[in-house]
Amino acid sequence: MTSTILTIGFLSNPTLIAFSQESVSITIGAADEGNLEPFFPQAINVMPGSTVSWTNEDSTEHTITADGSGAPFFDSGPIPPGMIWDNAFDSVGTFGYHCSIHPWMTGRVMVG
Ligand SMILES: [Cu+2]
Repeated sequence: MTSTILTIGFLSNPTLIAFSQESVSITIGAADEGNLEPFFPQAINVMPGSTVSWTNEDSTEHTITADGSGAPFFDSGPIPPGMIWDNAFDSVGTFGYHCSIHPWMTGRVMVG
């Protein structure tokens, strides 16, 4: 009970929210072209300065690769099953990404 109350207290602190860690799952079966949610959530909203972490819950490698070549470019390289890759987002904007191995897997990070 005490830890639940403490957690709520942290979440209501705007300073901690501004630099929070946000999580996206690379879902089971993400490589299937019929999978409508290869990333969950497919679009994530974060505050500037946040770190987004992707966890590969699938059984094969995937990448988190920025669409296009504009800044900020990011590319995880192959993320093995069960591994996590983090990236910090400092500038405001909407940043699309995909998996370079399975380019039909797409997601978005919205910063602002
Ligand atoms: Cu992939």
